This record gives sequence, C-alpha cells and structure tokens, in this order.
Amino acid sequence: MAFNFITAQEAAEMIHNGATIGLSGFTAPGTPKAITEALAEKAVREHEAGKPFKVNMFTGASTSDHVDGVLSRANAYNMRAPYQNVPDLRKRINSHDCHYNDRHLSEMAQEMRYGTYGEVDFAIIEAADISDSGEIVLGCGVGNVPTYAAMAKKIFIELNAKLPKALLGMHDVYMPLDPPYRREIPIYAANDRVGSPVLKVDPAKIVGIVRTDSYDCVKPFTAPDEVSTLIGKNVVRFLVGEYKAGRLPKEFLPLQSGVGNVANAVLYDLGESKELPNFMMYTEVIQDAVLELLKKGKCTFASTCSMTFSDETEAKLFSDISFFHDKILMRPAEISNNPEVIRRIGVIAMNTALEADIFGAVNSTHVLGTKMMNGIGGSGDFTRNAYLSIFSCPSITKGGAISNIVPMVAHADHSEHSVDIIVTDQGIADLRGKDPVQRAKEIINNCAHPMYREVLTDYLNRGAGQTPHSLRASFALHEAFTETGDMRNADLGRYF
Ligand code: 0RQ
Repeated sequence: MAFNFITAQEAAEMIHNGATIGLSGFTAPGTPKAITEALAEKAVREHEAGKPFKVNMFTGASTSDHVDGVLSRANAYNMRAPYQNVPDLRKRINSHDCHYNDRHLSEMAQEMRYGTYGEVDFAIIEAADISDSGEIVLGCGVGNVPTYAAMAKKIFIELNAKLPKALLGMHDVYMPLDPPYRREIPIYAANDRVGSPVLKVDPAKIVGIVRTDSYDCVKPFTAPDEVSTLIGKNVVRFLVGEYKAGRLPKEFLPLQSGVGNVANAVLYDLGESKELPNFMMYTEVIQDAVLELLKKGKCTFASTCSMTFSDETEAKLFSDISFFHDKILMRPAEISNNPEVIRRIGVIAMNTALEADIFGAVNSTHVLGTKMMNGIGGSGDFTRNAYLSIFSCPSITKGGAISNIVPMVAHADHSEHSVDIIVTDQGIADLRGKDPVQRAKEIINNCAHPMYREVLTDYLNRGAGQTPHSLRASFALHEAFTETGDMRNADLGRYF
C-alpha cells in the first residue's frame, strides 16, 4: 500500500477540537515529536481566533516538552492521563485548566479498552520503519500503543530517521485478551519473549506519515549529590545483607528501578558491588546507568517499556546496537508493569517517595497533600506486587525545613501493607514482620533526620491505639511548614 507523506501541519489540521488522541511511547522515548508541536500551534491560532480548542491526550507515561510542554503552554488539554512530569503541565493541572487522571500505568490500556474514556479518534505513532502492510518497528518506548492503535479510527505515523531499522527485534508487542477470556501471560523469566517484534496496524487507517529526524531529547543526568550517593549505598547495603542472609535466592531476582537521579545512583552502586551476583531487570524504564551495566555484563538482560537514555547514551546504543540487541526487550506498559508477572518472577521494586510516615505509608504524588507533582506512575504496579518493595527519599528537604519522614502522610499512594523497606541518607528501616509501633521506632531511629527524631518520637508516645495516631496532631509538621515555612517550628503541645 502506498502511504501519504504529509507535513506535521497537515496532520494537525485533521485533528478536531475535542479529539481523543493516543500516543506511542513511554517517557520521552517513543513519543511523537512533530505533530504535537504543530497541534499546539494550531491551538494557539484557534484560541486567538476566539474558538475553543482542546484535546484529550492519552500516553504511556510522561512525555517530553514536544508533547506536554507545548500543548500545556497552549492550554490545549481537556483531559490528560495516565502520568506526566512537565512543570508547565503541572501548573495547568493544579490550576484546574486540565483534567488529569493519575492512573496506575499497567491499567491504562485496559481501562481504555473497557470504555472508560470513550472512543479513540487518532493514534500518533513514532516508528523506526514501516512495511506496506502496516507492520511497524517502534522507537525507543512502547507504552500503550498497541491498544491506542487498535482502537483509533485514524493513525498518523512519525517516521524518525534517527532511529535505526536494527531496532527490529527489540520489541515484544503483546496485548492480552480482556476478561472473561484473559489467560496467563506466559512470562516466567525476565527474558521470556511472548509477543511480536512489530506492531501490526490496519494500513487503511494510516492517513499520513510525517518524516522526523530527532533523538528522544532526554536530558543527561547530573552526577549524584552526597544525599543520593548515601541513599544508593544504603540500598545496596540492604540488598547485600539480604543476599548474604539467604533471604534472596542465590540466582538473585530481577530489579525494577524508578526514574531520577537517586535511581540512577542506586544502579551505579549495584554495578560496583562485588558481593551481588549478575542480575536481570524487569522494569518500566532503563536509564543511562543500565546501558553501562549491560556493557559490563553486571546486568545480563533488561525487560523494560522504554529506554530512557540521554541523547548521548542513545547515540552510543545506536552505534553499538548489535551488542545490545539481544539484551534489551521493550514491552507494552501493561506487560512491563503487569502485577501477575511481577508477583510471579519476584521483582525487587525500588521507587522514590516524596514523604513516608512513621508507620510506613508513602506519598509519591502530592506536595503537602494537595499539589500534584507527577503522578503515581508505575510505582504502585510494582510496590504492591513485588517480592520486596523498597522506597527511598532524603531524610530532609529544603535545608531541613521539610522532614520527609512525617507523623502521617498528607496523601497516601502506598499503604503500609505494601511497603517493606524505607531507605534514606540516614539508614535503612526494615518494616517486615513488625507491628505499627515497632515500625515507627525503626523508621524514626534509622531513617528520620536527627533534628526531627524527638518530635516524631513525642508524637508516637502521645498517640493511642494499635497505630497510635492523634488525628488532631497528625499534620502538625505540615501545618508548621504552611504557616511558618519550616516544619521544625511544629508545636505538638498545641494539639494535646
Ligand atoms: O523540589 O524541584 O523545587 O527542588 O520535590 O524532589 O528529591 O528531586 O526527587 O526528582 O527523585 O522525584 C517522588 C516526585 C521524587 C518522583 C518523586 C520537592 C523537592 C524538589 C523533587 P524542587 P527530588 P525526585 C517510575 C516510577 C512517582 C512516580 C514513580 C515521582 C521536588 O520519584 O514522581 O515512582 N515518583 N514512577 O524539594 C514538599 C516533600 C518533598 C518535596 C521532595 N516531602 N514535601 N516538597 N520535595 N520531597 C517512573 C514512571 O512511572 C515512568
């Protein structure tokens, strides 16, 4: 079939106000780069002409400035799901300019198929290659594109010349049947392949192909600071201890790691550890550190949804792709983050918290309980189902004005029932097999910053019940920050 090559502007012209759009990709990699920019320009023109123009945008996870940046600055979102991390969009969400449905990433595709969000008008898919019969070699991230492509009435392709055709074979495209027909997903080890190397779409639905030529625009990582380094070392110390104690199998277990500098620091430290065996990853995102670990052989295989590499690392991958070809497999989010598989293969999950409370509940999403930061992302998919669930965060933030260990989290994303280990720069709290008061003592003594230990212990001692909260005083530290700009000014006496 001969496809129509069009410009990004021509594609944007076909997208109407109120359209529902599904994008390929997961984080910046694999997400479209041109049509969304043209769509933002169209939104600005429409708004200047006094016409409404907003779309509903569904992705795999966060995107990049080419998507969420330009479109939120153009105030062009009605609805956005399931995850974002762009400051301009964060502002729109917190000022109610954009409806944001923050979802577990593994559930987004099936919710779309179950009809929660209505019909999909357009899918925009980044491709490294496409055959006449509609077989697409995807880019460096998959996300929810199998579902969006299957449901979309019309499809645009962004054919990115930067992407080597040799990416063929690095994807595992699999879409489970929906209940009551769903069967087990036959992944029994991180490196099992279950799907197709290409995404097959109905070529008749492809209304245009836009040519692009760009890396994925992921910023390079800054070198880990002192606190990230301490956290990384504590996570590795914990894992080594578990391994030596025989609580982890001698073959070790696959790792999941969140995004950001702490996650990158943890992986670098794991790579240095002589005491841990080589390992595989079953994760949603691999960052720069993982490419080095694969090269060194410390990480032997990475199952992921996206290769979130900085442009420099992406260029390294592309120039040495035959080495990495059988060591990385990119899967849709509902498979990379699948609870059934995570539980079966015994993933060790490592995610980052904004704050944790003394009983083990974790807030990943809401600054001071109200302002959306990014979203839950895949942290819930992994935390709830992991063999071991580790959360890390600094003990203090903003020079000590904020304690990341608080009496009660101001927003709960992960309950104490799912969280096994908390790690800060101060140390490790092992919550397994402990009652609430035992957990609280472990967290206060090992993870809270010394400057906050007294007030947290005082809170614990004043409360009543199995989980000794005081509902009046539970947000004393948050209130002190809101009122005075410093949690150290909290006065528990005010509440008792
Ligand atoms: O603010 O930017 O103004 O300096 O929050 O904090 O320490 O830089 O942390 O960038 O690692 O992000 C939980 C948000 C951590 C992230 C979160 C302020 C702090 C700073 C950022 P500034 P840091 P990180 C895999 C899994 C959920 C999704 C997830 C996240 C800013 O890891 O979004 O896990 N996780 N996905 O000063 C007020 C506190 C604070 C605070 C930090 N307690 N109160 N402000 N800050 N703690 C990926 C995917 O799912 C794709």
